[in-house]
Amino acid sequence: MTGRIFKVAFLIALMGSMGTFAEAANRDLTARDAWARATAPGAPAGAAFMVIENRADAGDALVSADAGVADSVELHTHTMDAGVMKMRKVERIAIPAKGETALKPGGLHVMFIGLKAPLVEGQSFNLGLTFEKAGRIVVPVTVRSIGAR
Ligand SMILES: [Cu+2]
Repeated sequence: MTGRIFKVAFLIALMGSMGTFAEAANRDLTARDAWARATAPGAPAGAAFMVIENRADAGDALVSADAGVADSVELHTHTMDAGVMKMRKVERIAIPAKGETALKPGGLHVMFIGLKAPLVEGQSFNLGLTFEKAGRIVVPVTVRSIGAR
């Protein structure tokens, strides 16, 4: 009887660890240091930044993002137009094979349009990132001060 209970417990433990391995194997794409800048009350938009790492042998691309904090989430870049910095929507952000792409202030970023509430320093929220090949991952985004770089 004790032996049987032990076997069942062992099987459950084994299944649990197998699940973890399978998940880890799918995680070719990870995002680290994800953060967003705090926004002033009433600000209509916000942005998030992070470093996306691709451990796969093939290139991938971020094709969409989703978050509950805003009505819509877009992928953006900054371009200089006659000396003026402008934001522009992009369809995809390439992540090289065995490499990484940085989303940072003044460059590529995830844009939150129609914020439902101000992003408050110290708060964190989940951001879904969907890749062409790797599918969707969810990363926690930490809100930093309004002047954070
Ligand atoms: Cu933008």
